[in-house]
Amino acid sequence: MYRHILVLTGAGISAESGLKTFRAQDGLWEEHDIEDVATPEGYQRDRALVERFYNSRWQQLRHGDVHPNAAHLALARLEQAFPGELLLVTQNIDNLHEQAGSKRLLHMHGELVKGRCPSSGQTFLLREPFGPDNLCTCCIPGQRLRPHVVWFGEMPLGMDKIHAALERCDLFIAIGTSGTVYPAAGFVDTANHHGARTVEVNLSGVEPHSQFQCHFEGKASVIVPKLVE
Ligand code: BJW
Repeated sequence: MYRHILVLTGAGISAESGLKTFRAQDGLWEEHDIEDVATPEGYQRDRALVERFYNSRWQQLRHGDVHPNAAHLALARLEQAFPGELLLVTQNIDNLHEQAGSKRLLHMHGELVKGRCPSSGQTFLLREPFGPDNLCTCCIPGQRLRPHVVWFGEMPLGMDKIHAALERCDLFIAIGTSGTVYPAAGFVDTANHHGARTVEVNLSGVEPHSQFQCHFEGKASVIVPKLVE
């Protein structure tokens, strides 16, 4: 019955895989100052601190016991089975959707396993954590790659494609995101405006001013497989 689906995921979908969310009581922003590790200014002030922050998350993803959970796997199955158009937009920089098999995927806040040349913007797959050996090979010799992630004040990736999909979609599903960071937090308004059914899956109850038409409260790993089947 639906022809165009847009799924937006946030840190909550990876929580049950063992990755910390940002705004929980034991979340990443409790341990780290946003200004220090998630802004271009913080990176300019103390590159080593920012590199340590992303390297520890990179190491956990590569060498920790971190695997896609039932929610990631269900979304990959949906993509395979759905005859219409589906776009999975993730705010997450982990690669658990790819590991689960999702292909029509857009990382709007960048990817942990990649580095970016600060001059040309060219992207490189990282074979090892950030350090003096992660140099760009595209323009200025010896220039260090920066994390591929999108920090506060920077433009998220793929916005044209996302807006086109938001305008077309007849079903918008947001999973495991607090809806506090823009522009992703505004997607539900756009989808509503264009007549889509808007559905949210979150561990916590419905927010007082929620724009979603439908709210499923509970763990993503339990609810998403049920929604998909
Ligand atoms: C579960 C669960 C389970 C748990 N099952 N659920 C004033 C007004 C409006 C906007 C702004 C403003 N001032 C500044 C802005 C813009 C700013 C912004 O939005 N700030 C707000 C904080 C106010 N945004 C930006 O700067 C963005 N760029 C931009 O706007 O560009 C335009 C522009 C550019 C230049 C000039 C002018 C305009 C960029 C945002 C970049 C965000 N980057 C980060 C960090 C980098 C990546 C990384 O290190 O990983 O991205 S911040 C961090 O938050 C990360 C996340 O992707 C993002 C969203 O977090 P998410 O995923 O929602 O996680 P949580 O922890 O918040 O929530 C988890 C949820 O899961 C909870 O609800 C739980 O209940 C739930 N949950 N377990 C289901 N098992």
